Amino acid sequence: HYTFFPEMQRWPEGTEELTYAFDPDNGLDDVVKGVFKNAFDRWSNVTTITFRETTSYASANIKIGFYSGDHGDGEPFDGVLGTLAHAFSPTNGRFHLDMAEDWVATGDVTASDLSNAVDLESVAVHEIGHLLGLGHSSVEEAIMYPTITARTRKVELANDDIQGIQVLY
Ligand code: TQI
Ligand code: ZN
Ligand code: ZN
Repeated sequence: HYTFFPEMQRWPEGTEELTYAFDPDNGLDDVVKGVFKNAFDRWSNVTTITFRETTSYASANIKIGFYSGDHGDGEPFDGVLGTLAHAFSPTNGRFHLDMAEDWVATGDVTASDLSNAVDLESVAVHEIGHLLGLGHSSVEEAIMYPTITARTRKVELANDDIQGIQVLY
């Protein structure tokens, strides 16, 4: 079953659109950016919120960046596997990914030769759930279930995820 953050933190009542931006220092390509767009669309399909990319990093609601090790927020990354990414509760908006992972942005992670390959969209869909206010779920099929296996792709929202997010938005 789905859970929320303590005190059911959410983006304010009446929020129709959230903007997101990529850390300009990362210089991400369009393939990677497209993966985040697809992940956001999965949540906007089942809520009243839409997501829009902005180039204004400073003013974006959601700030996405890849970092390695200690990157200044007290939650250092740990190299290959372990923690892959973290996102904070509404309305913090920080969404960080561990640069040390072998991220696969093409959707064909099961075909990867890299034993540590991690599907970017799978992780993005999960972290966006956190950004919107969902905690972890006890339902194994749910995107918010707190386990992911390397070289697997899991991007479809389960009924449990949809029911949870629709309580909030
Ligand atoms: N990152 C953890 C996660 O997103 C960080 C975390 C732990 C967290 N507890 C939290 C974030 C509570 C917000 C609220 O769960 S992770 C998975 C999953 C991670 C884990 O790198 O371990 C996914 C990232 F669910 F599979 F375990 C993505 Cl999909
Ligand atoms: Zn961080
Ligand atoms: Zn999580």
